Amino acid sequence: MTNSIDIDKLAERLDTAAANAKATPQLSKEVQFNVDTAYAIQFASMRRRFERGQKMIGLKMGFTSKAKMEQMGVHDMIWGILTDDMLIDNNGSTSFNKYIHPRAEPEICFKVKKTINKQLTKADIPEYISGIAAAIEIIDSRYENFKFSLEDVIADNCSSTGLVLGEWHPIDQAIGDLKIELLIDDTVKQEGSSKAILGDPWESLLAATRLAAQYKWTIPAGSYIMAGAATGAEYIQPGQKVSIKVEALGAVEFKVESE
Ligand code: OOG
Ligand code: MG
Repeated sequence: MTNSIDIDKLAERLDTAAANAKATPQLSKEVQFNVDTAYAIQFASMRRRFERGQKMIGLKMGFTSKAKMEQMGVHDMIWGILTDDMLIDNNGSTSFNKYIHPRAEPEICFKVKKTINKQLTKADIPEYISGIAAAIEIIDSRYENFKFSLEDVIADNCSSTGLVLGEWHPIDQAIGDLKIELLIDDTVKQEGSSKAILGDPWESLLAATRLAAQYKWTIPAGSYIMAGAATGAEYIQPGQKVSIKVEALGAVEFKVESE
């Protein structure tokens, strides 16, 4: 264990692991670093992607439900960056080759209407948010065996790899307690309620704006904010159809191509 941290070198290692879909050992087994350094590594690795032309399209929250915290053994909320190359069309497909050991999880996504430059309260929501959609997130940890510490997963952009968005609904649609199912080849594998997300998915949106304010970030109009999974995630395999059904928000689906 050493305490000298080369942020750029660790960022490059994670970026290379993601770009080549090849797992890397956990950073925390080799160096000690705290949450602030983990976010610095995350940002340095995402900057490499921006330099290659990828565009930021929003933010994702993670570990906003007990189901996820227990599944992964991590107990603090985290956030990561979403980029345009992560988007998969609803009812479209993605190639298994792009991933190391991908998993899918059911989420709720918000769309930002007006640039957010402060911590929002519930009363601000109609001014800043234009829509709500059901969404599938694909997570693919760059670490071997999908194992990580809190700091590791933050540095790895919170395992962010893909997202599939359903139809947009107006924000007056109640989302506090919606039944959510994740299906693989039409068999239900995970089920739960949107309530599992911090008691109400809007709380996750408010938490994202609190973190953004704390780190002095603005969230541009048009951004997506993913609230975090309501249930555990499921490993996905080539040839599978992966779908979610969310009460009142509808279905979202994609196929995993073998190449
Ligand atoms: C980390 C990402 C967590 C969520 O929705 O809770 C996350 C992981 O589980 O690999 O995306
Ligand atoms: Mg997620």
